[in-house]
Amino acid sequence: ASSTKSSYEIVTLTTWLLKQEQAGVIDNEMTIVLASISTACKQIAALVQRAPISNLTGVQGAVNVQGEDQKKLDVVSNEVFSNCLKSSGRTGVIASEEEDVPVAVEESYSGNYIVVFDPLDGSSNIDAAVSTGSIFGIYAPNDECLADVENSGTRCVVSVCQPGSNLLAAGYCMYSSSVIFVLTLGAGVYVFTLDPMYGEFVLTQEKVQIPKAGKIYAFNEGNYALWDDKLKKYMDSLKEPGDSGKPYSARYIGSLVGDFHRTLLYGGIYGYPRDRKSKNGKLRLLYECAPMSFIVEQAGGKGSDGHQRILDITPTEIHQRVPLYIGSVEEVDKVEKFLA
Ligand code: AHM
Ligand code: MG
Repeated sequence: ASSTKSSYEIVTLTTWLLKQEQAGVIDNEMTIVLASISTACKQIAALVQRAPISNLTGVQGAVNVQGEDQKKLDVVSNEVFSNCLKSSGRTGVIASEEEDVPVAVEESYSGNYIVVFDPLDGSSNIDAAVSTGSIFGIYAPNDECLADVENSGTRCVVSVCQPGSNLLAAGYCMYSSSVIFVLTLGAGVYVFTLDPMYGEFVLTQEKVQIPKAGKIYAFNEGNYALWDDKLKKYMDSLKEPGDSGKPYSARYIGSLVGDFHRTLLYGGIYGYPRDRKSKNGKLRLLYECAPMSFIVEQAGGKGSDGHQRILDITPTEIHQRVPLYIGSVEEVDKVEKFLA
């Protein structure tokens, strides 16, 4: 047989997932959950692209549970994500950035997996058509870590608060010049690109490895004056031209998924530190930092809160915040040294 790959030979996310199932990497329930997430992402991609036309931009007026203005698209994306998961019939509990407590799926439907997600991260970028993304993580239930859950108006207790090291799968979808779906099942990182011609996610990169080092940093340096001295020294060091005569380059979209995806492919570091006003930084452990850290580790990188591995932290609250330093191993090691 010829070893030349035909240009008509494409691997879609669906066929890839079925192959993983056949190989015993995931079970049938997980395949269905992941397929429903990819459907949600396709729907959100279409909503994001058409937002200025369908009048979905702008603040809705509502304020979400964390006191932030809730944009229209946040609300809609949350509904899309939740509905896709619920109708998959394979998700027991979902926890979302936009809901104040995790939601248990009706018993008649209920499956086992616990899905945590941020349906539309970086939504402050939407009005200017700048990149945004959805982030998700999937856990198995664990009776030892329990949290309050809302189930048709009544509260019950389920297992949501697990450390990221328990993640079975994690991924994100980036809504940018291309729509990119990145997934790990705990054995490497796979990248799929939405083919607008077929409406399918097509495998475009496998076993992605993040460069060991990279001279790009992504921090919101507007907060510099609020940082502690150790972090300021680190930041100043990146601007030293050093032996090469070239300092680090700054890149900051203000959209975790976009900033992370660039870091994954080009190397470097993304950071959201704690500061004088935000004692634990801004990003949420459960559905932002842990899934991204799982992905970066699967690509040979590192995710840290500045002192310890993100995946080792057990959340005590659903919306718990944590400082995040994530990217190339050498870059994250460097910031940890400065902060020690
Ligand atoms: P969000 O979940 O409310 O959208 O906030 C998270 C976003 C991240 O995508 C991004 O990295 C960060 O907030 C940017 O924050 P800042 O504007 O403070 O730099
Ligand atoms: Mg978010």
